[in-house]
Amino acid sequence: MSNKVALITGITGQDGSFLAEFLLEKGYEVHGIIRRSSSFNTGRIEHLYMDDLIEDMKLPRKINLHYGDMTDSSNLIRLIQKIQPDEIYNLAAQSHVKVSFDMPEYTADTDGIGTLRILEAVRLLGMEKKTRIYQASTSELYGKVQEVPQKETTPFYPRSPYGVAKLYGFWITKNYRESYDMFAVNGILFNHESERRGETFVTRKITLAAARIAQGKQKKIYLGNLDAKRDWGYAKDYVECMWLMLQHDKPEDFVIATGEMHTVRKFTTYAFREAGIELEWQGTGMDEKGICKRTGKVLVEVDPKYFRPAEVEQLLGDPTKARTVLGWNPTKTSFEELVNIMMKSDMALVEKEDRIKKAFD
Ligand code: NDP
Ligand code: GDR
Repeated sequence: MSNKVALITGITGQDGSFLAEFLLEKGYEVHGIIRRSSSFNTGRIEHLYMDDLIEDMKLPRKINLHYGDMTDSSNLIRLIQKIQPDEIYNLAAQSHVKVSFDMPEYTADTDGIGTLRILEAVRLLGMEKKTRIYQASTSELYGKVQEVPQKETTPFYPRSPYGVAKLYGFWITKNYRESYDMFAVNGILFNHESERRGETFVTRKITLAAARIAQGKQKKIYLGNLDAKRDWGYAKDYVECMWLMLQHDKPEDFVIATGEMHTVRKFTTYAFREAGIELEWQGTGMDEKGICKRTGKVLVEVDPKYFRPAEVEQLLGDPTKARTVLGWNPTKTSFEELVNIMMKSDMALVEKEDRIKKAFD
């Protein structure tokens, strides 16, 4: 059992919640930063601080939560001083690529300068030798791809305000490592999904809709670019790699990916199949439709409102370095298993939603 102290920014997000569970199981004292919000934003981590649930899960500890924000330097400095973390996982970000076109300045502040604020806090407090820092970098750095598959040495070409903000985060992390001899590393993670994925990212939007359509609670789903290709892994497998990077004997950057790529169309076909619906595709481009083979009903339509001003058409990662240096297994959960996990969870969730609604009728 570890007696290390970890601080997770973005603990209420998909990755933060899986990472918190992972570290608690290892015996870490886990601290997380949450934002003040007018409605609850702790749904993914409630089970990690409620005493009765902690007992059920047999976790040695519970998480400690602190209010804060990536845009508030003094708050970050105070928290890091108080918590004295051995490891900081900087996962907080405005993480939606399409939204970053609507909120470019906020995205730059949170995702780019926010990273600098963490690094500076550690430096100002003289904790460079004590605290190891993990930076959540992204395959969006590759954007308009210069090489397939993408590896640690592939040149970057971001295609969104989000990608550009994360580019700053990547380089400032590397710069502080080289300038101040800090253990600060970038995980260049390709898309990873789960039953906890935010509902506006394409995979979760599809699995929720497929579950609702299969249960007669939604008529159809509107999507954007069906030809976009992504290297989709399972978030639970990826957080282990974040931890492995901080346990490594030297600070290095790693690509984390499965090495397999699929289209949005294929993900949709598989998800609907899991829900008992066989789709066939007709038409092309904006007129393409996903039709139920059995009933002939149109269940999937393209809506240009989901297109992006600049699109990342395809991403495929090469996880060789993570496999050989860290001993990480990139294909622990296959693409088919990932779709299955998400569909199972959303079928149950949609069923439960209905029961809750009925109870209030
Ligand atoms: P989520 O969007 O699920 O979670 C983002 C987290 O950041 C939430 O806890 C959110 O809080 C918090 N946050 C947002 N803005 C601020 C702010 N200004 N101050 C403090 N906290 C803030 O993202 P994921 O868990 O999917 O991703 C984790 C990280 O990894 C992100 O940095 C993302 O950009 C990066 N990444 C993700 C990939 C993926 O496929 N999932 C791939 C590559 C990189 P709240 O709950 O209050 O909104
Ligand atoms: P991405 O994820 O932009 O890769 O960023 P997202 O799931 O939003 O999009 C993936 C691809 O699907 C296409 N697409 C749609 N996307 C959304 N959200 N909604 C739709 O209706 C839709 N239809 C088609 C998109 O155009 C895109 O090509 C995620 C985030 O988690 C980032 O934080 C992270 O850095 C990267 O993955 C790696």
